[in-house]
Amino acid sequence: EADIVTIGESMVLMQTMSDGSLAYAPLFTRSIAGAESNVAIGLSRLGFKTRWISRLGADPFGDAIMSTLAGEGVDVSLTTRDNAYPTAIYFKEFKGYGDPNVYYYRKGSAMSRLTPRDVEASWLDNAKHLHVTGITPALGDETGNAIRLVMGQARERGMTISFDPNLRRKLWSEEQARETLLSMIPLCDIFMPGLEEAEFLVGERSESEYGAFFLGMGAKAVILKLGERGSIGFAGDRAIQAEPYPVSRIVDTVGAGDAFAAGFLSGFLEYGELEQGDGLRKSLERANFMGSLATQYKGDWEGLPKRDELLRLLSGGREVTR
Ligand code: KDG
Repeated sequence: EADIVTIGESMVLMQTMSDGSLAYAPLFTRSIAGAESNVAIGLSRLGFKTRWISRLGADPFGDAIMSTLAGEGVDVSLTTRDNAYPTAIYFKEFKGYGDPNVYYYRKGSAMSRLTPRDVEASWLDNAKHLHVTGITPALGDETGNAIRLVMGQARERGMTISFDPNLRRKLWSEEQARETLLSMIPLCDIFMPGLEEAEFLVGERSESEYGAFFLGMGAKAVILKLGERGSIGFAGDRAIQAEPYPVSRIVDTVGAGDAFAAGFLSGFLEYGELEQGDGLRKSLERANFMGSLATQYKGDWEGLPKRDELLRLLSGGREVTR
């Protein structure tokens, strides 16, 4: 049983111990990261049953990802290991500001070999919601076909589906990215682009025009991320803007969108209805809060809160540490 299923590639993440060029960094810390597993961890910490599906190499880095996610309470039992292809790695380079450079070593990874023939009906068994991102189709055409197949299956089963375009320009050409990401919008219920992604997809427009455009493509809700200005949710004929949470210093923006997604989906899973009632506003508030929290830490997910922490912090409570 799962409240949410998510499918995607996770990688071992190497971060330099000091700021500056990767070329001169002698020391690294090792963690794991991946947009979809970040969301799975975020939701698991908030008390939801999460299932993460992927392919990893039959190598020690694959072991590290499996045990980290299992340790976070994510169900990894349907993730498979591949003898022929490795687990992917990526490096973050900090140059003294909050937006690090990333370097991927993921071509030919086990997950990038996923094809529609590998899709198993059991992936969606007893599950309510599917979350996918635009990173998976960026790994390869077949991988993209696989994820679209799963979205179709989720819809047939009556599950709800969220889609974060997560544009990664390093992984594919602009034309391919635009065409593929646009083709996935009609397959989802909740579309969650950032402002720059919306502009990349359909050109410069006003925020409400983006909302109307993507709703017109078939999404039931559009959640537009505005960065330091918070976010706006469009559902039916309503548009609700939620204020951002002020942060004193941004350490690392990578992972903020996933934290945002976990916060939003936690509200959606709890309140259900977005077109009326309080659910949309509350989900946006949680999302903004989680997103801002994630920018305060170097890793993608390490700083995400447990459920009681979230509720305490959101209601303005001070941390009592001793
Ligand atoms: O959203 C954070 C991700 O970008 C990061 O964890 C790495 O999955 C990743 C990717 O493909 O960029």
